[in-house]
Amino acid sequence: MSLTTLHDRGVIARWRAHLPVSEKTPVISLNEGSTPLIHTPRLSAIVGRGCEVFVKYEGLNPTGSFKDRGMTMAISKACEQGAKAVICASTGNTSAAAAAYAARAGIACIVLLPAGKIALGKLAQAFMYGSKVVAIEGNFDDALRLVREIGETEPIAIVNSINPFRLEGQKTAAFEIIETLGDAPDVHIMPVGNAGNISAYWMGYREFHAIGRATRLPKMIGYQAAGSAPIYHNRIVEKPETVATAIRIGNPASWEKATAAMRDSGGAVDIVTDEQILSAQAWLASHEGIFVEPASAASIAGLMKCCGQDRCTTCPLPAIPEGSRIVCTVTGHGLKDPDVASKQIGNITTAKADKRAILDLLAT
Ligand code: AN7
Repeated sequence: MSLTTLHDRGVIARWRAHLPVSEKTPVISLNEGSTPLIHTPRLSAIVGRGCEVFVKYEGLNPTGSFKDRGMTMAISKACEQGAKAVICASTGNTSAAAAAYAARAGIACIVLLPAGKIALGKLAQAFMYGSKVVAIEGNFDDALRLVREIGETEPIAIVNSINPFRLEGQKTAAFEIIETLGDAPDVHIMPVGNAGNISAYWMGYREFHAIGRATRLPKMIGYQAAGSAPIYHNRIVEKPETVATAIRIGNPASWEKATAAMRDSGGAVDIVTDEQILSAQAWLASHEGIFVEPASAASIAGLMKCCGQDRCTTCPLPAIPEGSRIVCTVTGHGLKDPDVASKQIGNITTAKADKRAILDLLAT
């Protein structure tokens, strides 16, 4: 066993031939990617008509979200280009990943976060991984604008998804899905915030289709939170609001790419309310054993909205053909946002440390 191959199971090692890296690129990896694609029988039953639903559980990446796929690329390329420091704006997950991979690379990391709007787990990560945290009196869109301005004059590499290496890394999730299923799914559903990930998946699906590794392309369906839905409304949202702080974004950087992905694939964009998001989050945990953060539950909420009994007329999935394969990406781990999750904690029943007392209690 050599020390270099020990850490050589990540996205770059696995998909090197399909990524813009060379022998000169130092690989900064935490063994990200290769996340499970989980078949979800109860979710499939809601959709019905012989459809099968799978969940790509990106919360099992090293920092707990899909951002690690893009960050291994962004930080490796930054190091190749000699960067000594990186910077990003974030709703929390990008900063957690940037901080971790910068720590691994031994370079500095600065993160600009919207003050008071970062889930507790993500904030803890930024500090634990040793980044310099600056809370901005503004929202994510303000923070990203400042990052762009700082990048123009300072010798600091930007690792937001305006950095094209990020999307290159993130597209590998589509490769993995094709590899696991043996082909692309019919429908792919995901949450949309800054709109980079849906653009990246579409790129990955098209690349594998072009080289014959997939015979079809999925319809790409994106869900935004109702209070933060610029793409759905086709206008910038000045004051985005949602319980799903990860996607509390009013002016997405990859707006046009994402619109093209949804249009060219025959897909659509739709919205889900905070109530639908929270109820899907709790449902997925209690019915499939998969605990995701609120933003990630937007894809599940969308599927339920479009296929459930109280289906609305505007849903983009009205006629999923019989026997379709549907993949939902759930982007981040449930433990990222303990505040939101803890609101689900009910009355805790206490009992004496005594078997009879417990059985009596369970009988009532
Ligand atoms: C869990 O971390 O934008 O549409 O700064 O953390 O590619 O932005 C996070 C986004 C979905 C949306 N789910 O993905 C950030 C950030 C989770 C997320 C999204 C994010 P994009």
